[in-house]
Amino acid sequence: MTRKLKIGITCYPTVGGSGVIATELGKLLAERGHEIHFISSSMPFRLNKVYSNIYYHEVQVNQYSVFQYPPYDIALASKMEEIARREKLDILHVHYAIPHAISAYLAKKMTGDKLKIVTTLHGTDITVLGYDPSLTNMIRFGIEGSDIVTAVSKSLVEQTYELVKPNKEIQTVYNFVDERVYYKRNLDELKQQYGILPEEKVVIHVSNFRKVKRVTDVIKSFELIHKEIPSKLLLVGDGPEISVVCDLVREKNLEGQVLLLGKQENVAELYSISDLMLLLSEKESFGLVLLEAMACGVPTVGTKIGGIPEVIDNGVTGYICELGDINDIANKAITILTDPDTYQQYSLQALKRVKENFSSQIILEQYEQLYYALMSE
Ligand code: GMT
Repeated sequence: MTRKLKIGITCYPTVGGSGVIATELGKLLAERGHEIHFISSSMPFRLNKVYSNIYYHEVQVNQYSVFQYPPYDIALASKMEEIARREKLDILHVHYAIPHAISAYLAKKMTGDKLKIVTTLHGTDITVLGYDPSLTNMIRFGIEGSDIVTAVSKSLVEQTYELVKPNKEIQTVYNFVDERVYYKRNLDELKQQYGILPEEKVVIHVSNFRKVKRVTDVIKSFELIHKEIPSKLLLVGDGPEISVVCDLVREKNLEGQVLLLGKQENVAELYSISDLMLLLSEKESFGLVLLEAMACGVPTVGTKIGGIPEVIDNGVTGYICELGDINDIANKAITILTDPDTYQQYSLQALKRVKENFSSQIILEQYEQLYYALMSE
C-alpha cells in the first residue's frame, strides 16, 4: 500500500478561485487518507465541516509599532517551518508564487531541505505582478526555488515563460469541480421567487467585479440579447466595479431585467436556474466559474483570452468571441438560446466535457502522482 502523505497547504483563503481550488483539493486529499494542514491567515472559507485528518494553523502577525508594515511573509514562513517540523510534513503545496512560494522556500531552508515545495500558479501573480519589474525577479526566484511548479492552464504556462522567464519546467494541471456540489437541481420555485417568467431565458455572470472582468461588456451584450429574447440577467458577486455596472444598468433602462444578487454561497442553485453564462474578461488564466456552470449543464460564452479557450470547446459547449466584440457575443448567445434542440446539445456537451477533462478524480490523481514522484526522488 502506498504511504499516505502529510501535506501543508497555503492559499489566500478568502480569495476567489485559487482559495476554492486549494481548499477543495485539501478536502479531496483528506478523503483519500492524506493528512492535511492548512497554513493561512484565516480559515479557508470552503472548509465548512469537520474532517478528522484536516488541521488549520493560523498565521498571526504581530503589530509591533516599530514595524511600518506587519511582516506577514516572515510570519507565514515561521509558521510553515514550525508545522513542517512538528508534524513531519512531506510537502508544502502553495497556491500563488508571491508571497507563498518565497515563504515556503524560507521554511524549506530552515527545516534542512528535506521538505518539498509544490507551487501552483493561478494567474494574478503572473499576469499582474509579472508586469511589475520590481517583482519579476522575486517571482522567478519563488518558481525556481520550488520542487514542482504547476499552472492552471497551458496559456498561463506560456505567459509565465514569456513574462517571468524562469529556468524551470512548469506543468499544466487544470482546475476541477466537486461534482457533489456542482450539478443541476430542479428549482422552478426559486425562479418564481426571483420573478422570472417561465418563458424568460436566464443569463448569469459570476465574478469579483474587478475591472479585468469587463462586467460592463456583460451588460452591453445582455442588452442586445434581451432585444431578441425575453430574458433576465443574474449578476452574482461584488467588487470595485459594482457602482459602474449599476450606473450602466440604469442608463440602459434594464433595472427590471438585471438582478444584482451580491455575493452568494450556493451558486450551484443559481446555475441550476440559468440557461447561459457570460465571462467576458480581458485577463483570465482559467475561469473556474465557467467550469462550475458547465458542471450544472449551462453552456457558456467567453472571450478569447488566457485559459478560457481551454475550458470552452468553441461551437460545442459554447462559444469563444473576441474581447469586446459585443455584437458577436450577443449573436452567439442568441444562437445558443433560441432553438431547444440545439440548446440541449450544448448543455449535454458541457456536462460531458467537465466529466472527461476536469473531474475532481482526474485532477486529484494528477496532483497525487506529482506528490509521489517527488517522494521517490
Ligand atoms: O479571478 C480573480 O480575480 C481571482 C483569482 C484567484 O486568485 O482566485 O482567480 C485566478 O485563479 C482562478 C483559479 O485558478 C482562475 O480560475 C482565474 O481565472 C484566475 N484569475 C485570473 O487570471 C484573473
